[in-house]
Amino acid sequence: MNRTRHTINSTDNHAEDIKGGTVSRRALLAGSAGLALSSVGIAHEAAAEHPHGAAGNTTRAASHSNAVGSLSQRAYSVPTPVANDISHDPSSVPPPVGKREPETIRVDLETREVEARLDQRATFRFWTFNGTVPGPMVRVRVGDTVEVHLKNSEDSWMMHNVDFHAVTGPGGGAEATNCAPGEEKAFKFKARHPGLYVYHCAVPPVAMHIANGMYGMILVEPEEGLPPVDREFYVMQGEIYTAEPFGSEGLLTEDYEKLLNERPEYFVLNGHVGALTDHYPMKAAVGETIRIFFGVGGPNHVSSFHVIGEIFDRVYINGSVTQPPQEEVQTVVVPAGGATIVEFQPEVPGRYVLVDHSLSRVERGLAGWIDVEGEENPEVFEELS
Ligand SMILES: [Cu+2]
Repeated sequence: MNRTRHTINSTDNHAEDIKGGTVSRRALLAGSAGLALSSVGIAHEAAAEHPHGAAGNTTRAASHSNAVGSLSQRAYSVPTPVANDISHDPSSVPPPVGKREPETIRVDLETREVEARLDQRATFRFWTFNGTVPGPMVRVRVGDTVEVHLKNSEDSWMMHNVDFHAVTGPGGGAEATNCAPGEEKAFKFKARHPGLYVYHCAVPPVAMHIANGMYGMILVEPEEGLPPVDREFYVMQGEIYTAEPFGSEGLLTEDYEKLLNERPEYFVLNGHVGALTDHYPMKAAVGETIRIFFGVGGPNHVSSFHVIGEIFDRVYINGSVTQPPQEEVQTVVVPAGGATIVEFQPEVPGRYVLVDHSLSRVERGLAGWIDVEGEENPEVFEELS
């Protein structure tokens, strides 16, 4: 039997200190650090206005750290703090499988709990697969046998496991991989159904393990693969439930009550506020075909996924690759624990912004940038004075 050591490596968690860059309040208000939307909000006293914020906390209020106007005014740029960073680089996508027979693919996951950057002033104790949020993207073909090895780091405080939605079997592998700190377990499954699938930790309370960052995706390619494109990106949406109000500073703590009430303080792409703007803005050129593998870790909120300034040429609804993609789509609904694949071709240069069109979430941190370079095309778009 062919046995490929396709090892999903332990993505490092960018442990180097990232020096705090300062962006002046004036620059932010002028919109030079981001895309100006129509929002006209001025100083955003999130702490004062917050309807369910915890009072009397040692953490200082948002007004001191985020008083730079409506966040969507700059959708969404924050100076970088000095802290570990768990965000997954969206351009770090495994290459297409290509033409080959089914094989056995080994996937190594290590669950790690790390305090890392949440916002420009705050950190959070994330729970991760391989030190990133989302965890590594796994890419196999239909008919492959996937051997999943899960190790829970010695340093963990919690039990963890993994449930792959691409699995047919008890708990999607969760029961087979329940690991106390320091333990290692494994299972294998046959990837019988092509599509883009979420995986996540499923140790109770499952919602807490997911909210803290334990989700990722696996692409099971159809036999003939997906059509080739110029660029592929890997993006996942999540929610973070902190006791302290959005924009607080210091090490923030998780809040179980808010989790049960489905009232997150933060909405994020790839783990933390600013991950896909300041840290890993996506880059492309005019005329290239871009494909985004987009999933919702959640745990609770559905995404109305949209790219400002673009129309999706093709959408593989619900991540299904055995149906023809839908064409010419503005916004696609992605359920919690669900996924989609979108493709589009920018025709003019500029900054295109990934959002959940439930746009209040931009004010809570959710945005991503695709910066497109190339020739202007006045026939397609031209600003008139
Ligand atoms: Cu877990």
